[in-house]
Amino acid sequence: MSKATERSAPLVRQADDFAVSVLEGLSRPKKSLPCRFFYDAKGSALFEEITRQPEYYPTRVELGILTANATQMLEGALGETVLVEFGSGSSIKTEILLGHMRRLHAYVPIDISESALTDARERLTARFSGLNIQLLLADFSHPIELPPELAPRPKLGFFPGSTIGNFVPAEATRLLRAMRETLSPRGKLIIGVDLKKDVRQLVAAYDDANGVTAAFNLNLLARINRELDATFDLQAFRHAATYEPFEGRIEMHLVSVKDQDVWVAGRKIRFREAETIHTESAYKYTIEEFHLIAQAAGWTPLRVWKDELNLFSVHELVAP
Ligand code: AVI
Repeated sequence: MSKATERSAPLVRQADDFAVSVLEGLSRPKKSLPCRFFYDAKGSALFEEITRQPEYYPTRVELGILTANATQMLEGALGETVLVEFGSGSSIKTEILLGHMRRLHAYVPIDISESALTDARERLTARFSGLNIQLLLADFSHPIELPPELAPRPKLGFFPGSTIGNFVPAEATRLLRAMRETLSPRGKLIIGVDLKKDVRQLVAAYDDANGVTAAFNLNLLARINRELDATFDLQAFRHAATYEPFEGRIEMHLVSVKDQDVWVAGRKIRFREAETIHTESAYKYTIEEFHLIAQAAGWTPLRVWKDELNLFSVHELVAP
């Protein structure tokens, strides 16, 4: 058994979780699907392509902030520090931090994709010889027990990408609390948070001219067809992204272009013309709003780094 498969128990439940969550979401008066299901192999590749679209500024801008400020962000990180990344994926942004760390006890990437973890290990080992990498195949939304040898050491958590924005604020608070427990004692967290801004710029980031975000959204229906024996006609749904100012979030929807019935795992789901499936929310915060959420989760916010245009922020949170 590989190191990464030792903690695979939650994955066994994933197939069931998908069927139950999809049927439950499509049976609601306002249909919805959880955004965590976007990321099958095709969805992950489409997301990588989104990050290269001119309209999708978060990845580019966050990389700039990390590159410009990594030395400051890592001040105080000692040789015995353990770097823990939540939802590490390809670990691309981590390379910036690792490139600035003279000494580090271990790097612990946490992800639910074993192939993402092993690919990242291969790449990082080639670039940082001698780096102690301990893969953790796990769902980071619950507190995670780190290997006993690492648990007492000072820990620096890293959660870039504004993935925190994909959780409603109450869930975001729970998630930040779980991370604080995972990183305790002596935990610190560096977290990327997308900022409120001009609505047109926000909407364009989630509705790029090349149609990559539309393909990413529609791929969820293709995945349901394939894995749950469903009959979605991908031509009969269209992608839509709106900004909801009251909630302070982008919403992505799939809009039914006509009245239609769709079969999903043996159940008939009825759609009216213009009825939508809400597939993702991406909350945007001011610095002060995010501080309140972090404080509610028991963190003390310290420094914040931003780009010149105030598009994106990277926060330093410490456990009191
Ligand atoms: C992963 N997450 C932070 C992305 C976002 O911006 O909310 C997912 C995404 N959805 C559409 N485009 C990007």
